[in-house]
Amino acid sequence: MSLHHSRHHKTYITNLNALLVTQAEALQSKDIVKQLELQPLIKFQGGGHVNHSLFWESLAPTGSTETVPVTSAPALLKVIAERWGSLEQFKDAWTKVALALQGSGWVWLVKDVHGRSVDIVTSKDQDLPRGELGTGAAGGGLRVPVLGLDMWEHAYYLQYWNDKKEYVGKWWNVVNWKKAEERWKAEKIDEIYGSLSGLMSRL
Ligand code: MN3
Repeated sequence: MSLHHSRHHKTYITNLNALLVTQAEALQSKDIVKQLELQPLIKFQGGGHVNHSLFWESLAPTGSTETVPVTSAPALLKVIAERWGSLEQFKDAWTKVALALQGSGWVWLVKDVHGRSVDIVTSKDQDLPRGELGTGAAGGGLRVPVLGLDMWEHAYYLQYWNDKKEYVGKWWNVVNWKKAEERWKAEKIDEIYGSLSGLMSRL
């Protein structure tokens, strides 16, 4: 995890900062072609920074009170039980989605911004878990992340080699349910992306 944080995440930040400088120059010089070329690169490096920031925020030390779902996330657990039957069934569903993910990407527990529905979704590479969630009578809205798990090989290969299932299983021991509960209760997107809101507006 420390290598993941200090090397992999740092690289996204370094690359993003360089791209934002280049973007500012392209805006200044009104170089439209350059601006267009930069967009997918900024999306990738910026997404890497945002997704990893969400990831670190939702971890807590093994055995800490934050990792106990019953006491740290009562409201979210109720919603999970309504949607999947129980926490264990939710974890089973999560593991299936995580192990079926092809290539690099992320698994997310998302809610619609109004908190009317929850779902498990994936995003490719460093895409954010954007999109719409929920339709019909209950209504829906923009998807926002509650929990995210990095399924890039760099997240697990050192400690778990090729055993993705063990990585996913052990990850539950360090999930910060208190943070997940906060995100579940958050009514505004800014509350979820937190200190990243300044960066988000620049992107
Ligand atoms: Mn990563």
